[in-house]
Amino acid sequence: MTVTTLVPLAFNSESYGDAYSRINGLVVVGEGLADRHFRRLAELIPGDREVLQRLGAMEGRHAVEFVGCGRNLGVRPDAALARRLLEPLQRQFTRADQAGDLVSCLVIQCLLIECIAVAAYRLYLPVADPYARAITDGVIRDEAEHLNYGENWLRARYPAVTPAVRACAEQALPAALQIVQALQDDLRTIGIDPAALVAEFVMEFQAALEAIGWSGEEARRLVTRLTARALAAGSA
Ligand code: PL3
Ligand code: FE2
Ligand code: FE2
Repeated sequence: MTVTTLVPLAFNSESYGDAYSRINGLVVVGEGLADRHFRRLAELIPGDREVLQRLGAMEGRHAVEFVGCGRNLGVRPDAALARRLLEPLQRQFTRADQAGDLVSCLVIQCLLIECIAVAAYRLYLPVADPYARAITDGVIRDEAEHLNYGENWLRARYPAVTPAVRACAEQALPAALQIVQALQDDLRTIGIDPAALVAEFVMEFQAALEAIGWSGEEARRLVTRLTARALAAGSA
């Protein structure tokens, strides 16, 4: 029998602050990275330049707001660790950009990174301290818009982009899940079940693939295979 006890989170405890410095660092650096990605996408898609610059600016505001969440708890974000954890996704984006592979750039930022963000913030919302909760609530709405931009762009080019979407997901989905795995103890400490986060992310990403034209069956098959592989590799 499993007994689940809900221990109230002590937001001002040393252990909470220690875990929060790494989670908050990841979120702040991740938002900054998303800002740069959208500004680059604005250069790559001149027809949508203003929209994409606006989305980038939103990410910049998210970064500032999440810095405030750390400051409110007296916590300094661990930016060095965050940069290390985000490096594989950042490298994949840069490589795709250099290769002129715009589809992969959009899949990495607008589908993968945004799906992780939406899933993470949604699970964080009910366990956040009151200050961070108000901020996270607003941010979740923005992230849905970012995800939507990528979905619309990719759906308009279905099915021509499908092989590139698939190839990109093969690389980028495991890289995204590795971040969750690396921080699983810290996630538990702040009240988020890492397995629930993976499940939420999988659901979001499948829904995104369906939104760009994939059948439910195709989306499920790809995501299940990639997730199983990433989780097996991570625990080995
Ligand atoms: C896109 O707008 C921003 C991307 C930021 C990356 C966030 C990744 C979060 C992964 C795990 C952290 C969950 C805890 C959330 C706490 C605020
Ligand atoms: Fe954001
Ligand atoms: Fe975003």
